[in-house]
Amino acid sequence: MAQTKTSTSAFIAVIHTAAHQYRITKSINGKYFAIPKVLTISDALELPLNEFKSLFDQAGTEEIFGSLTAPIAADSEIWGAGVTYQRSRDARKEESGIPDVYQLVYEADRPELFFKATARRTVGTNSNVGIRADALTSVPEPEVAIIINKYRELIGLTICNDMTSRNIEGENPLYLSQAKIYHGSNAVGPMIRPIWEINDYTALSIEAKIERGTNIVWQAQTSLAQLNRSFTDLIEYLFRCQSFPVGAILSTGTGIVPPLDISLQAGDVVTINVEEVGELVNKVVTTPININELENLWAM
Ligand code: DO4
Ligand code: MG
Repeated sequence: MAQTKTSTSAFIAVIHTAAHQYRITKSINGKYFAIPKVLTISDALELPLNEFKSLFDQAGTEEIFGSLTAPIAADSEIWGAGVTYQRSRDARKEESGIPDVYQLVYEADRPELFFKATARRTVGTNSNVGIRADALTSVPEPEVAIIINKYRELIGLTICNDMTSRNIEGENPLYLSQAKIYHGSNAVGPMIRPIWEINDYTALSIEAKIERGTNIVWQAQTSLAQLNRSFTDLIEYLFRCQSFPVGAILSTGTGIVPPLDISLQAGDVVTINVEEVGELVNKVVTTPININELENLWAM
């Protein structure tokens, strides 16, 4: 029986099942349904938007069971954009020994784009994110991430926590990759809100907080209206001289940064809310220096 269309929100969700680590589904009211012909996000991102939307619209009869995981595929690439909000520019200038580069990139035509994560370094909601054991200060970066197919079309929005070792990047911007790419440095989720389900994404609110025990040690709010670049511009630069055969996820930068005296500690809980998109919640653990020698990496 075909599903009757109601006003209930539908999301693209990825679940971990007995057969698949990253199975794409359509989520409605907490249930997950198979999408005809596509098994993974990568399958979906190989299709033009209108073809994927038509398959997504048909989903709703075959229920699938599993646990919600990050909305990615095993071969997904997650990229980041930086210094795309005034608050990010000001925070970098404050923390950096070399502040001019941030002012220059904020004003330049070409955005800062960097490789952030693979599936192996990414967790979903209600999983642990890491702070580097060799960092003195670490912060969450609450960001809207965009899902782009191989044809550069925007498919949907999700939330990314672009975890950052603040003092490592502050010491020298050339340490950016070490500050941003390590085990547990990236959280994405909880699900993807399809772009056709959102009336107007240009001013969605973004809120974040850090809880320590029963206290909120930091909270802040911004809006996508403060983003200094358009999604179209970021996508255009990301796809220059690059091919993305299975699409890409691009986190569009943070507009809220904790003050210099706030640093994440093991046990903290980071919650990020984006209007119409959802809530991403992650507990913070310390990523040990010898992580490579541990048997069960995710037991950290
Ligand atoms: O320039 C460093 C990275 C900045 C960033 O990740 C952000 O602004 O979100
Ligand atoms: Mg960031």
